[in-house]
Amino acid sequence: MTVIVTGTPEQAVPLGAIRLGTEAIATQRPRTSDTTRLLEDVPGASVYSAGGISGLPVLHGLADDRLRVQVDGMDLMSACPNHMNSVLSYIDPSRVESIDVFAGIAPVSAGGDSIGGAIQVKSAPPEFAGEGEGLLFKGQAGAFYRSNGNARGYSFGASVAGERAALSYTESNSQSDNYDAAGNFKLPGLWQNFGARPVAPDEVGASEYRGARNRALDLAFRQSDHLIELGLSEQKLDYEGFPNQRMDMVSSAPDPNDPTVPGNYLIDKGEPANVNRLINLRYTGQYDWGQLEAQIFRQRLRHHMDMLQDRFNGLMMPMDTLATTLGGQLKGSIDLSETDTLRVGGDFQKYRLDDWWPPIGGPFPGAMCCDDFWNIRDGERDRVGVFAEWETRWNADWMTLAGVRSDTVTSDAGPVQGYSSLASYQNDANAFNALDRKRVDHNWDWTLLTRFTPDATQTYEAGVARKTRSPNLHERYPWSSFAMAALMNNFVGDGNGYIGNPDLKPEVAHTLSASADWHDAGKTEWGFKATGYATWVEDFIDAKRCGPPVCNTTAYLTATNAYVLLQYVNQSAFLYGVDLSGSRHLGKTGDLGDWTATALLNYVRGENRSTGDNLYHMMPLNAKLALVHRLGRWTNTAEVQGVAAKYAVSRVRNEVATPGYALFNLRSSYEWKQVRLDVDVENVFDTFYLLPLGGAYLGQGNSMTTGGVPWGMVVPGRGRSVNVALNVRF
Ligand SMILES: [Cu+2]
Repeated sequence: MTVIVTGTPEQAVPLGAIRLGTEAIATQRPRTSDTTRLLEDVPGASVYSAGGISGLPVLHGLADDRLRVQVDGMDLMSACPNHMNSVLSYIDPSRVESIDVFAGIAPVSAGGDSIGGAIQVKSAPPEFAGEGEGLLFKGQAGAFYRSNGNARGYSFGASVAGERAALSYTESNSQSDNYDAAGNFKLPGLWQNFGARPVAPDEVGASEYRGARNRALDLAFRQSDHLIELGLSEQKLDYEGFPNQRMDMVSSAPDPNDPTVPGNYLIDKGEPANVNRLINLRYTGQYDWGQLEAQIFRQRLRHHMDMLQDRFNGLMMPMDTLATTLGGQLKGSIDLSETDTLRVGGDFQKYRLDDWWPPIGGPFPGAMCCDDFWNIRDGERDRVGVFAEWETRWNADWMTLAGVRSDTVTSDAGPVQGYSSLASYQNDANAFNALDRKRVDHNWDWTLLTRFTPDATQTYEAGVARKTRSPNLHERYPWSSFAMAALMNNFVGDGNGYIGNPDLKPEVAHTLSASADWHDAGKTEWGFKATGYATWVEDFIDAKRCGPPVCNTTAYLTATNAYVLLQYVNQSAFLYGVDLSGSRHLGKTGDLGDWTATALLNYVRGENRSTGDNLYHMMPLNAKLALVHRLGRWTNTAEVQGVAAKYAVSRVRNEVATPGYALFNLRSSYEWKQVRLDVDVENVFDTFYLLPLGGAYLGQGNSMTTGGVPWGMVVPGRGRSVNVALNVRF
């Protein structure tokens, strides 16, 4: 565990943020192909498990859409009723240069339409040749292998630049088989071998992925103080399993030699599925008065789901989504004086979504026949925001940042239909179609942050904020109370089915956060940082059990050991917690190198104040302790991670408790000129554990009904893995 905070002179770390720089990211990369997992050592951060490259980020107990997550300034959207396309899944870890994490209060310029923190992931900025240097050629290549799941992949990139123009290309590819839980563990028989493909008893079904290919072409032009960047990128995916969902992303070409590969899935109009395309055009200019940034981007995502062969029969429920997002921003940083900076700006996002499920014959010919099921048709979510914030350095010790912003969010969805074979679908559809479904939310946010630096060894920060998030389309508009349909609408991995609620109001959070940072003047010998926070959320979007008249049974109202159907509902919530992190330079032992100890502890608690229930997926108390040894170009880390048992579970969701555990990890890296070699042993003692944020294990079995997969198993964590990565720069 190494959280390295680095600031480049031209881009200082903003107030309230921690920056993960290239070194911290390089340390994390050997063990994961999921950019979200790069955040795991950031104080206050954790990750909801999903597919192998698609984890959902959590900051201080608030996850996913509750955070503002940007990739190269783009507010990207998921297109899937299971949020399989998490925002950070659109960028491969090998392309990530830095991540700014606002775990506590994000300034209004970094927030908007979110109630938690913000995450800003950036790829490498363009590099131009110096004056009279001629053309600058650069390249890099990397490859990795992880023994657990036989995961492997590569990345490479090349760039050519003159003084005015730069062009670069990067590509990456990764894949993994199902990973194994720890050695002596066998999944209980109930969960085994439902599938069309046998899965070993210790194998986590539907955790594999293949053919995750990212390609990006970046062009940049510089003219004195003006920079224009154009980025084109594409992501394709053959398939990706989701052990805590009832579906998988599927789109591969046929491979007759591999029974795990589903058939050729070309969806409507012969268009390949699971292709994400991005165009990002940015301008940054320095003027006498300050800095101007302008950006416009477009995302087009064709998403397709069905079931991998690990599940019961496999391939029997095609689900298609097409989403486009057009977004942009205009931001000015105006230097009012030596000590005052005013930032004003606006941003917009125009999101369109079609979510439809083509009919099938097969095992359920009667239930899913003859016409498309429209989960969301002509979905629209448009947001326009404006903000102003004022940063003042009152004197050498005090600094404040005050901001206010307004966002207007308009949501709508067109008329829907069920599979035409079953008349009962149509009752729900008719009721939905009769509603006025357009909603307009006027949201107000403000933040006040202050920093006090009395001397070189201590910094104190405090903040207070009001933040607002409007419901997403999959919270407002899924309309069917039919169990099979509701089960497909779930983006938290708890195995339950969800029914939308068009009358949901925006969530409004009031947050108080304070932190103290003590260290030696040079920040090399020791440091300790403590952050405490509390958030009160009005109209928090939680869930209630579905009963008559919406659901035609009372069974879901009382069940305590089964998957149930739920309806989204506004309630009140309260979250609070602390993050502690520290490091201590232990000293040198002669020629044997240099020793440092680091530690991290996170505690979060989330309560539903309307019902007295616990909030879902709260990471239990957890800590990491690491001993880091450096000798010349060689760095070794021994780390222990302890996680307490999770008892505070969401009763409304029948969330399953998880026992505590401790894992040991060893990491070693060697850097020599342009070469970096990493060798890790993850989970050294092959300890079995259940992931507290892993969700319900649904990776095998019939996911089409509430009882098709037995209830009560949480997705297990990875057993031992030896991870090797080699990276070369030239
Ligand atoms: Cu999906």
